[in-house]
This record gives sequence, structure tokens and C-alpha cells, in this order.
Amino acid sequence: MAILNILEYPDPRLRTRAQPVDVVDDELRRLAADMLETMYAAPGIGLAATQVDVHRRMLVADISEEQDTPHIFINPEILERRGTEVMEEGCLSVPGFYESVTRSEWIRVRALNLEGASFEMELDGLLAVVVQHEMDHLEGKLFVDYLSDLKRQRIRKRIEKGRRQREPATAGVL
Ligand code: QAP
Ligand code: CO
Repeated sequence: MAILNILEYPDPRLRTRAQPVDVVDDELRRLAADMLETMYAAPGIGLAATQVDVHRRMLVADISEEQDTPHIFINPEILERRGTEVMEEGCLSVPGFYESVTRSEWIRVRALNLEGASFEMELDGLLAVVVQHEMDHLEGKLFVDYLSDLKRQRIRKRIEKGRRQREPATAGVL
């Protein structure tokens, strides 16, 4: 297993639309295990393959306190949605920022599991919100896209400023 590098907003690779998975093979199973390890280490409660620069339609989530209830969704589709709910969201690709986003409060999802078998699941509460957030990543969409231009710009500038202070200056350039 390995901890993968997580892309940070405004990295343009986060805007890539992920391709459907056609075969669930050992390579994909290894990616799922690495994504879970990366998410648990962060720690986070959801991670899409897009965020680790793999543009395949797979996401992982675990909202349990004990980090012992992993969920893996391959080629996820929302079949049905009900209600709306506002929740404060964060994102491993937008570190340090949390904002309210409106989502469906109940969804029925169809996806493939790690054996390549199709399953359906009804979700509500936090897990429903996390799955909708992660499915947005597979479309190249981020939770900051739901905010005002002003808020999004402020977040982008603060992240870019933070990154410059963390990274050593490039020799000869600065
Ligand atoms: C998506 O996000 C989510 O800023 C998953 O400094 C989260 O796991 C959807 C994290 C909440 C709905 C509600 C964020 C970790 C983790 C940070 C995450 C940070 C460290 C985010
Ligand atoms: Co995210």
C-alpha cells in the first residue's frame, strides 16, 4: 500500500472528467486500497480518484469514527434523489476551508464493487453528501464552484499564498 499525492485547488488536473472503468482488475483494487490509506492518513472521509490524478470513475468514503467502514463506488450513478440539505463541506484538495453547500438529502446510488458486481445503495445524512461531493470530482467539479466568485477567489489566493510559503524558491527564478 502507498500514500498518494493529493492534487490541490486550483490545479487544472482537478478539472478532468474521469473515464468509466471497464474492467475491475487487480490494478484498480490496488488503487482503491491506496486511496483508502491516503484518505485515512489525511484524515478524511471521502476521496475521488481524480484527486490523486487518476482519471477513472472510482471514489472511496468512510464516515465512521473508527475508520473501519470503507465504501468503494466504481462507475457510480445516482438513480433517484429526494429533498435538499445544507451541510458544511471540506475537501482534501482545498485544505483548511469549509463552506456550506446544498445537496440532495437522500440518494439511491448504483455502482460496481471491487468484484466488478453491480449494487444499489440508499444513502442519507453525511454519507449521501460525501458521495455527491466525490461524484462531482469525477466530473471535474469542486465544492468551491458552488460558492460566490468572491469567496472562491479568496480561497484560491490563500491556498496559493500558503503553498509559496511552504515551498522553497525555485533556483534562479525568484
Ligand atoms: C468530502 O472531505 C466532504 O480542509 C470529504 O485541512 C467533507 O474528507 C463532504 C480534510 C465534509 C462533506 C462534508 C479537509 C482534511 C478532509 C481539510 C474530506 C483538511 C484536512 C476533507
Ligand atoms: Co473533495
